[in-house]
Parts: sequence; C-alpha cells; structure tokens
Amino acid sequence: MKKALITGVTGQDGSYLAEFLLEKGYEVHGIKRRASLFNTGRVDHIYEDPHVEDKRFVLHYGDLSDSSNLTRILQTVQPDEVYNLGAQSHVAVSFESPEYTADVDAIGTLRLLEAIRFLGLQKKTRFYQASTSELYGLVQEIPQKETTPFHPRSPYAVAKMYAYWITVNYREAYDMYACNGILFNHESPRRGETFVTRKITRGMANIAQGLESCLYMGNIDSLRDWGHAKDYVRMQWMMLQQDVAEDFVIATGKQYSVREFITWSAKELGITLRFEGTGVDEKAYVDAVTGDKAPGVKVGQCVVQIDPRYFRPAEVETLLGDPTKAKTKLGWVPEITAQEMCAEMVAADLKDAQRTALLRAHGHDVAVAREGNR
Ligand code: NDP
Ligand code: GDR
Repeated sequence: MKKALITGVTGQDGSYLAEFLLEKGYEVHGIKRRASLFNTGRVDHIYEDPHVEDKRFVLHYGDLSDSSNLTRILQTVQPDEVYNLGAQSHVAVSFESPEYTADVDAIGTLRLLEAIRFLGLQKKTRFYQASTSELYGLVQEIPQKETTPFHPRSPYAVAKMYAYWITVNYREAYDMYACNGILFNHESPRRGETFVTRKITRGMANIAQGLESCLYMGNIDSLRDWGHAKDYVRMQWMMLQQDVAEDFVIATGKQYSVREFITWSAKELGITLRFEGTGVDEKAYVDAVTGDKAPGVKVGQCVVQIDPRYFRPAEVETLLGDPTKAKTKLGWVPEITAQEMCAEMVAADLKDAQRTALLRAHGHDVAVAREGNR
C-alpha cells in the first residue's frame, strides 16, 4: 500500500486530494495545525477514529514553521509521496502578514525538502509543490505557459517563487523526484469563504435569504482562469506518477471576469427562487453601485457595492493559462466548466443560508459569520 503525506490536508485541495488518494487505495497521512476550535470540517467525513486498527487516514499535529516536527512526522510516516499544499494562501492577507507568509510558504517548503534529504528519503519520496499562476503576476505573455517568465506581485507570490525554485533546485542538486504544479485558480463549495468566488456565492445566497443586504467587492474587472478543485487534485497525483519529474501548468484555457462570476451567481439564484416579482432587473442589480446610500434592499434583491478596502496594493489584473503540456503529456483534461462549478457553489451556499434563515425564523439567534477585511 502506498503512503502519502499531505500538508494542508484541512484546506480545500487537501480534502479533495485525501479523498482521491483513499479511493486509489493509499494510506493517507495529513498534517493539521493546532487551533482553538476544530478546523477539520472539510475532512470530518473521512475521519477515522484513532482507536481503530488499520486506519488508512491519519492526522498528525504539525506546522510548516516547525522543522523538528516536520522531520519527526516524515520519519514516522516514511511516505512514498509528499504533497505540499499547506500555505498562507490568501494574496491580500500576504500584504498584511508578509513575514509569516514567507516563513510558511517559502521556508516551509525548504524545511520539508531538507527533512526528506536529511532522513535519506530522497530516492524513495516523491515531492509535489503547490505552485501558482500568481508567479506570472504582471503577465509577460498571453496565455501563460511553463516557459513564461515570472513577475510576482505580492508577498505571497514572491514566497511561492522561492518555493518553486527550491523545488527545482532539489530536483537538480539531489536528483529528487520533485515537481511543481503551476495551478491557476480553482474553486469548489469547499473554497475558503474569503476568496472571491466563494465570497460571491455565499454572499448572494445570504442576500437571497435576507441574511445580508449588500455584496461589497474590490476589483470586479479582474480576469481569472477558474477550474474546479476536483479536476486539479487529480492532476497533482498524475504529476507524481511519471518516469521523470517535470513542472506543469494546470488551467482550463478560458478566462472570465469577477463581474461575470457575479452575474452567473445571480442568475442561479434568480431562476431558482429569489428575484421574481421584486421588480429588479438583473443588469440593474448586478451593476448597481450604491455609493454612500444605505443599500436598504428587499429580500432577494442584491446590490453590489465597490469598496476600495478590497483593492490590493499591487493587483494581478489578468491570468489565462495554457494547459497544452498537461493535455498532451499526461492526457489531463478538466471535466467541470466554470459555470457548472458556480452553479454547484451557489446551490451549496443556498442550502446553508436556508438553514440559517430557518433557525432565525424559529427564534434562534444565529449570526452569519462575516469577514470584515477581506
Ligand atoms: P487553503 O487556504 O484552502 O488551505 C491551506 C491549508 O494550509 C490549510 O489546511 C491550512 O490549515 C494549511 N496551513 C496554513 N498555514 C499553515 C502552517 N503554518 N502550517 C501547516 N499548514 C498550514 O488553500 P487551497 O487548498 O486552496 O490551496 C492549496 C495550496 O495550493 C496552497 O499552497 C495554495 O497556495 C496553492 N494554490 C491554490 C490555488 C487555488 O486556486 N486554490 C491555485 C494555486 C496554488 P488550516 O485549515 O488550519 O487553516
Ligand atoms: P487570487 O484569488 O488572489 O487570484 O488567489 P481571489 O479569489 O482572492 O481573488 C481573485 C481576484 O478577485 C479580485 N477581487 C476580490 N478578491 C477577494 N478575495 N475579495 C474581494 O472582495 C474581491 N473583489 C475583487 C481580486 O482582487 C483578484 O484579482 C487565489 C489563491 O487561491 C492563491 O492561493 C492562488 O495561488 C491563486 O488563486 C492562483
């Protein structure tokens, strides 16, 4: 039985990858951070009681900022494959916590690679690094492919650039099987609530249920190449099954604006239940910018307000990937379109919002968790 170790197993990709590897028959080990609340919501459905024998899913406490802890886990697990998905992954937050982001995203990657080498696992253990389209930043070429030069535009992207090159360096210096997946944005109903797609689908669903009244957004003209996380974790595994380690761009090759994503979400909700009979036409509510006026909207009506607080000190305006290498060399093709993914996300968030609204209607004082800054 092959063993895999996943950092960031409690995150969006980590949870889908753990499911995928368990289905493939792997024994899966994941590193979770100690938190004051449970932070395993995305993997609770595959959790196995530690008292059960022959478990195939095991969680270890750990942190990418702690070398001795990483070394100990690697020594205990002796994995065939390591997937380094753990990171402070929010671009805007990286401007506020640049040093922490560098420590975890850049040096954390070095710590793992060095632990593999120190333990003499470099011939046994294959290494996947979660690299990112943010490396392209101020884009030099459209679409972006494996050979496109990098120009990172945030402390997050600069840290990930170190991680990219240290992965290449360990491959070249120590003949390790180590590779980078340069992944463009990928989303799902498990996406963190402060990334733009989830913020939109969750916010819209809450508005449709009368739980919120306004969607506050930053740069809605930003362009992204959005895929589904399920398609992308399959590719992470495929990259570690080759004869020779190589780096790959993973993208759909299609690009949309944040504004378009808002429109799709609104359509989903409008068709299903909320916008009939409100007298609000779709274009009006999607494009509405209320300025200083209080939104004062009715249930089912959505106002999008631009709030400069969500602008970034340096923005990545446009990203579009060219996945030709992944398609031709590995036969990888994304199966879920951005619109289908949006519909799935809206449906999941609507269910949550309906549950909250129902509890409130029955007198329960349920708050809607909101993120003030991002
Ligand atoms: P998430 O933010 O959903 O998950 C990040 C994971 O890293 C969480 O499990 C988090 O733990 C963990 N983590 C954060 N800090 C530390 C730390 N100090 N030590 C150990 N673990 C830590 O990200 P995604 O799943 O979306 O992304 C996975 C990886 O892929 C990330 O490295 C991201 O930068 C990269 N990436 C993502 C893309 C995307 O569009 N999703 C595109 C390209 C790259 P906790 O749950 O406790 O917060
Ligand atoms: P990104 O994702 O920065 O591309 O990084 P995010 O969803 O945060 O932003 C995408 C674009 O939307 C614009 N935007 C907003 N973004 C957020 N979060 N909140 C807003 O209110 C808002 N309004 C407009 C942003 O400015 C940006 O242009 C993600 C992360 O998963 C990284 O870890 C990963 O490496 C890259 O994708 C590829």
